Amino acid sequence: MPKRTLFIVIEGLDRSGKTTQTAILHERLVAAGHDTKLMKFPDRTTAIGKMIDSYLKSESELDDHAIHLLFSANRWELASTITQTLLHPSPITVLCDRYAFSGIAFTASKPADIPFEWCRAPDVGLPAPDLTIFLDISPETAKERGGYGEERYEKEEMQRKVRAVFGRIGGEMIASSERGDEEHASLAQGGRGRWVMIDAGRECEEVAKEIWTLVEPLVKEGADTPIGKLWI
Ligand code: FDM
Repeated sequence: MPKRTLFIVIEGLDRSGKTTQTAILHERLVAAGHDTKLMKFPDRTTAIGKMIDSYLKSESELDDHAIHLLFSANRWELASTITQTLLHPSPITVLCDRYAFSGIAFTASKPADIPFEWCRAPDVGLPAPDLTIFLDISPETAKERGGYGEERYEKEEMQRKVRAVFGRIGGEMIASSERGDEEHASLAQGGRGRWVMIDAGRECEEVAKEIWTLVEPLVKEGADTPIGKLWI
């Protein structure tokens, strides 16, 4: 199989500098000659995205299950764009700010106690990232950075729970990619890409440097496996 470009996701807690780090990585990839498509979930520009935007701004109310399915539908409506970009004849890397992992982490953290497996189900089969970088920050450091914003989930208690669910997701991703590594030495195995946690409580440039040290050799190498499917 000819080499293809990588699908990289950046996940992170609020105040982890996720958006800034995604922008820096994007810039560095382009400067290094890797044509890169930047995506973001939720993508608030689509019809579904507009419903999500209004919910997040508390301008509308929706059942917790219904909004969860909308977040997932928002990814599915762009799934073919991800795949087509990765398979484009001229190589284009896909860099994405949040993905299905946020979907699980946020819904499973709500008071409604929606089961983890239920949260994961609608995203099963989506294009799997080759690499997910999780930017971790303690609630204490997040507070020092000026507290949370205005949107619905930007509350300390919620963020603590979200961090715990991300911990569980990361643990499972690492365990499954280690199992895959026994059979294949390459980056993406059986749709289970690598999960790397980075301490984002440090200076911006230090974090950016660690991300670049991780990403640069991987994008140079590319992947020689088919695009994986999440959790299959
Ligand atoms: N969020 C994001 C979810 O609850 N589910 C999802 O599937 C995704 C992708 O939406 F609080 C939450 C996470 C965050 C909010 O994210 C909007 P941004 O990155 O602040 O736009």
